[in-house]
Amino acid sequence: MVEKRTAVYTEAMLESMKKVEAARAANTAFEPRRMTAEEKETLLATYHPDYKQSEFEVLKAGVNKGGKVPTELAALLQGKSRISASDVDLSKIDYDVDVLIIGGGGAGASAAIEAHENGANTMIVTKLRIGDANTMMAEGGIQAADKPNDSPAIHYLDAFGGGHFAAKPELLRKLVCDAPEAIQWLNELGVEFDKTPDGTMVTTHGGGTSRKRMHAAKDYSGAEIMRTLRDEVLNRGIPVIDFTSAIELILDENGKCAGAVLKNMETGELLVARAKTVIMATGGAGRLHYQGFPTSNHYGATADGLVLGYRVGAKLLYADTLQYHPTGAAFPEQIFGALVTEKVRSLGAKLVNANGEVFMHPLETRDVSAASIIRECTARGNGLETSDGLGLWLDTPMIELKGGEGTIEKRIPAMLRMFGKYGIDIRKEPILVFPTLHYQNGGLDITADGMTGVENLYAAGEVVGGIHGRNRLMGNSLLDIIVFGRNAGQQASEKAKTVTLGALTLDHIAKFEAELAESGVETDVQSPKLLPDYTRKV
Ligand code: MEZ
Repeated sequence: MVEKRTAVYTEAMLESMKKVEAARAANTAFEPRRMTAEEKETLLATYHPDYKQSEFEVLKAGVNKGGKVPTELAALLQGKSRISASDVDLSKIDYDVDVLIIGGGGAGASAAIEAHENGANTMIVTKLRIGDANTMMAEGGIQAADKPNDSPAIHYLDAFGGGHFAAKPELLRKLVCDAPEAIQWLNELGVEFDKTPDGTMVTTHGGGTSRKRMHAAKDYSGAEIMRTLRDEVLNRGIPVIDFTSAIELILDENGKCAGAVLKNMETGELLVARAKTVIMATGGAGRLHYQGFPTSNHYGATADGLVLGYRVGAKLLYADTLQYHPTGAAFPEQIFGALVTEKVRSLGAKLVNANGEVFMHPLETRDVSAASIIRECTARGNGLETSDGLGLWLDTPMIELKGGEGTIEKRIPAMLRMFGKYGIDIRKEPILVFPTLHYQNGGLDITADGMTGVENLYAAGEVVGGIHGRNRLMGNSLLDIIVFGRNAGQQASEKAKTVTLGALTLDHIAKFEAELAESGVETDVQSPKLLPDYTRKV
């Protein structure tokens, strides 16, 4: 599992590594204190990227006019459609369904299963393939309060506080109350959760949790969940139209959502999908690389659902808040920005600066941890230079000092393999980390039935804002895709039974363009973005 060393450390890294090794025994025993509320507030305001005002823009058009979003997102939200209404013949219907699901990740698949279960004619459309999604990339686990010392109420308090008391109470309540049942559902579908020999689920802490409620499948939790959901979708024969993106929503003459214009990603052919209800499940936005950060996200995470929804009038909530996962890989460069699961810290690894000092509690909430690492590397000068920026140590050998030999291979084999490819044995040496763009805290505003501000347009998964507030705890995203994916599938399929569609229109495109012009927005940007552009600019 550990190959020949190809990662080349600098002299400074090797010197610093010696300091980390020398301090390790003392560090393992040392329990750093948690920060006070005041310390956290000051830290976030000074070092968290969400507070860097120059990186945000005030929207001039649309339902969130006057609101602030990251500059890169503003360009897309206030971009031009990829089509004009005259490009599409809305009388020629290519797909006619009850429930159209846009996105083939965990939320989309969960929604499809429930809509199908409710007897709806359901279809998934995805610009890549089913499972090419952030769900697949999630590692550390999924939260649910299903142990005797825990309860949904305690789960609620942890998440509400961790999200700066900004979560929509009715959404968070649903998340935590439906969590135990969500785990059972996944278990029955065939997810191979980690269990003790008597069948009890193994649970661990995450940042900001007061109880051990992280259920996992080693550190392949998302891949295992997605594998199971994908099998279920395919076994049920639910149609999945892959390599086909949604590039514009369709409304009916009464302003209700009624389908989408699809584009075949290979041929460019435009297709019309008519639907009684639509579920937006397009995921996140890491591939927009806000503020130049690397990302742990999959290739298709380009905020498409926010753009499509916004253009038809769906409001966004907390679109100015992003999650930078504290521990992205900072070295070697081949895996720059890749996720180093929080579970590494749950199992006992501490964050250590270039001088070998433990400078913070390893399980502060993510926004606090990320800001603290940024401060340590920048203002305090206690980081190390890498070819891509800065980093400091996550002392992984502490895991086996604490949990015993074999813990790493048993509990986090993906991490062992990821670094092992470059000859770095995380059982014996620490790894370099720095925050990486991981999650979109904000997104489409929904009510507890999963509907956005546009009638018959539902949303589920990372495209939604408000479930977690302004910061999300580890493991509550895999949970939300299941709880709110299933909910959207149930609600949208039920609603579809009562919908009579009016004539289809794409009038909103011209209307939005007129609003842009009136607001003085001049743009050549076409949106949704669909795929990131990594071509070198010469
Ligand atoms: O919820 C997440 O983002 C998660 C489980 C990530 C991780 O650190 O593994």
